[in-house]
Amino acid sequence: MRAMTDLSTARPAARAGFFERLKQKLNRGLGLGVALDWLVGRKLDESVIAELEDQLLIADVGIETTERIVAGLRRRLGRDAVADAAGARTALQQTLAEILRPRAQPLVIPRDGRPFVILMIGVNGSGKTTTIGKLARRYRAEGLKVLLAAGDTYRAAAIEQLQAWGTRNDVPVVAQQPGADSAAVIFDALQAAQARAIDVVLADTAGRLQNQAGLMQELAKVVRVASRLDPTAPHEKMLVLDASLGQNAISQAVQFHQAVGLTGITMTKLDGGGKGGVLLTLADRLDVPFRYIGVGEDAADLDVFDADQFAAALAGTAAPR
Ligand SMILES: Nc1nc2c(ncn2[C@@H]2O[C@H](COP(=O)(O)OP(=O)(O)O)[C@@H](O)[C@H]2O)c(=O)[nH]1
Ligand SMILES: [Mg+2]
Repeated sequence: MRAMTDLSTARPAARAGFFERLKQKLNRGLGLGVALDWLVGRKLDESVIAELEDQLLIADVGIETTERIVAGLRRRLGRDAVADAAGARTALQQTLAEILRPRAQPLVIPRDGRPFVILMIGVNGSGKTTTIGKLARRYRAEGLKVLLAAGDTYRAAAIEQLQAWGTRNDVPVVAQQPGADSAAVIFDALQAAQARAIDVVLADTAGRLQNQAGLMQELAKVVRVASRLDPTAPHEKMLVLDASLGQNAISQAVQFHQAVGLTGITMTKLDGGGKGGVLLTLADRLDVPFRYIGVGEDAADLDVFDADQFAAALAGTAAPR
């Protein structure tokens, strides 16, 4: 059996701290923003259901997912009048957890002597470079040897930003001059990683618009070139998605998935006014694991996605476990 690093089970105290930050920051402490107190003493009749549906739609939950949530609430709360608000919140938490749980598949990095290549994909400003910095720190703390590849060659600033994260975390960075071929940079990086017995390569890519066919083709080229050095690489094609974009984030994810076949999603900016409903819709619509969530710009503002934790933060219930 090969040794594995399961990063999801790390540091229970740190994870409890992250839950508190998530709860405070998610939609400014309002979670999904669905009020439930008014349900007390009422049955889930048509007018009540219609009001709940409106609230869910406002919270960035898509129509089909809204119907699924309402059905879950009906099933849990039954036909009688709702007895108390805490019970309603728990019913909501359980319903949301049921939707999110199938997506909670943490990234497991095998320690098999081969560099594990993570390609970071997403539009400009979604948080790719920042997430690379956060993950570099995290993986290093887990004892992994990390290397960064400056595959966003469009802007000098993007290369410098990655180099700054490398310096801060004492992690090597493979870069070329601005305008260089992104696939060539990542090829170099993988070659260097193989020579230096690196465990993880975090490869940045340019923030391309998902509707530009040429840019999607370039991503496909990066994938192809990486697989020349290791047929199994890239091992992770991770979409970095700005969760504050609402329904727009859904169409981005769908298009990237069609273009490159995503193997993971990291959601950023859950502190940025987004209501979190995007994750519910994505979980319902797309069979791609959620890996990490980000709630701020600091390295500590990133953690492994935990379905029960996220459902509790959305529903305003206590920390699970
Ligand atoms: N509030 C907040 N800002 C973030 C988060 N992740 C990234 N950012 C910020 O978003 C901006 C764009 O991030 P960057 O990593 O450069 O995006 P990239 O273009 O995809 O590489 C930067 O100002 C980051 O500090 C997050 O989880 N929360
Ligand atoms: Mg960047």
